[in-house]
Amino acid sequence: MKLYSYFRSSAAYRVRIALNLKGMPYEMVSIHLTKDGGQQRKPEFVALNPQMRVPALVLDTGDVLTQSIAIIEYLDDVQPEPPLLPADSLARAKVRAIAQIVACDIHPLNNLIALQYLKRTLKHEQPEIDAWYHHWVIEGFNAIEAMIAPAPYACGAHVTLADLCLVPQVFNARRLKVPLDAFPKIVAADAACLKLAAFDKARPENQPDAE
Ligand SMILES: N[C@@H](CCC(=O)N[C@@H](CS)C(=O)NCC(=O)O)C(=O)O
Repeated sequence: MKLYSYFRSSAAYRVRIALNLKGMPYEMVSIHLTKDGGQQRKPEFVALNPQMRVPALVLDTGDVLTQSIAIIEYLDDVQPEPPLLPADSLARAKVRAIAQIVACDIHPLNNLIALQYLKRTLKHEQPEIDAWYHHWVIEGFNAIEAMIAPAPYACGAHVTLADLCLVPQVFNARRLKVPLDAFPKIVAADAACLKLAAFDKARPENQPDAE
């Protein structure tokens, strides 16, 4: 399999963790999101993902999967061990709720293309953009902090999709200097996950394209 990734992309980071946890080997193809006007806009990549975003996973069959959560759920279907969603329906819904706060409510407002639009098109100054970024992380993290009870992972004794979304979002929050003092449970779940080799290997700084 080929994973089209960018070291700093938190959506790609989620998929890297899943592939590592499942022990599924993959070749990494770096798509630099800012160099040359963004390599995600080159025709070769647009042919793979018309949405012009990473991650994209090309399977051995040639099929192309996009959208990190869809990719992770596919991996969980074809390689069920270790499971990334609990067997119990109620627990699954709770895990998905945490994952979706990150993937649907925080990340889309704060990803590169949204921040570039604020800056280049709407002409906001950098301090306003930083305030926007912090605001949406804090909104989402306030909810997650109230919803989790790390034991030691976000939703219990096993790593779940919630952790796969949370850890990259914590990385982003730290990079953009969002204070995390108000979120001890999130910080604890993040620390527990990062002790695992699958998470450590997926860290942005451990990628071949890291800068
Ligand atoms: N919902 C998508 C989000 C993908 C996404 O927005 N990826 C960002 C990097 S984290 C990207 O490729 N951005 C390209 C750009 O900003 O032009 C997913 O979960 O895969």
